[in-house]
Amino acid sequence: MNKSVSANGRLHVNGIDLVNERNEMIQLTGMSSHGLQWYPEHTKKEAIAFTKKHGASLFRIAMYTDEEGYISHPEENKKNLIEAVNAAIDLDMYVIIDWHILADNNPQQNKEAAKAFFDEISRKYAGIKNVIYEICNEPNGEDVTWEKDIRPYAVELIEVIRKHDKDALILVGTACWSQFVDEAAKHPLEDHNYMCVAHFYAGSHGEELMNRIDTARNAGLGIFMSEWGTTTADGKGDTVFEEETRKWIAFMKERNISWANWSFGSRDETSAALKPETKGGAYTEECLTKSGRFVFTLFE
Ligand code: IDC
Repeated sequence: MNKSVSANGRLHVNGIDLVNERNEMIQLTGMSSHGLQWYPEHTKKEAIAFTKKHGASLFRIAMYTDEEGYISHPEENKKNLIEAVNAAIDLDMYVIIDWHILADNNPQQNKEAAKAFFDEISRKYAGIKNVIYEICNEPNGEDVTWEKDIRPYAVELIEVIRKHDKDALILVGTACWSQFVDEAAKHPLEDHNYMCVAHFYAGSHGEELMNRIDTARNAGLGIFMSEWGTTTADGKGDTVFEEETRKWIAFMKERNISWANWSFGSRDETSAALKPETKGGAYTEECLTKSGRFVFTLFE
């Protein structure tokens, strides 16, 4: 199936399924960038084109908020983000604008900045069919819950985006580093075009998370795997968990769950798809790590 934007148009959620403009099911697969503040070179047009050449239909731009990201350097990050989004649009690919909370564990913490950012960016890209909004990467911490923190945040953020764009797909992270999707399914949002986010790392997460995902889906909640890794959840270690990854890939394929792999970055860590010495610009197969070579065979 041709998974370009020109062939499929605006995506929407039909029940729990992601479908194209003809109501046909579509599964997007692709890469997530590493932190935009650290590796903007791997979000340029040549970078995204390299993933497309190997079959990716989706690119996720992980714009960290904390850790020297958007909150402390808004202009630089916004400029790099816009350049990457425009490149993905030129390449006829779907692109996720990811508000990458992590150390800033509660989405409420930078809510006002998030509202201002998504107000500006969804006005800029109103009606552009490539663009998908992910409003909080991974809420985490024992005291951060769907009911008390994430859901109220999502209600406000969705209202901001919907002022400019009635139909864009919106992705909402869930508690415990985007694992407690079953909790979210108990009190869904009222919006007509959103999915909740689940994330797995093949060396750390298995059946328990799969069961949570199935529980959520059985309750009527659509799921999008906007980030996953071949390693343990720290992104490091020295093992690429191929067999466990294949189980997850089959699980997602059976359920038509879209995905993006962490990461199209060159940090010296096992989850990175690019070797540490990789510079932006001229990408070849030689640039890929063990994980990168493996993941690049998995695009559907
Ligand atoms: C990791 C990066 C690592 C960085 C760390 C903190 O790979 O280089 O030092 O973040 O910024 C996630 C997060 C993602 C993590 C990744 C691996 O969304 O930002 O990246 N991970 O730990 N959730 C589960 C795992």
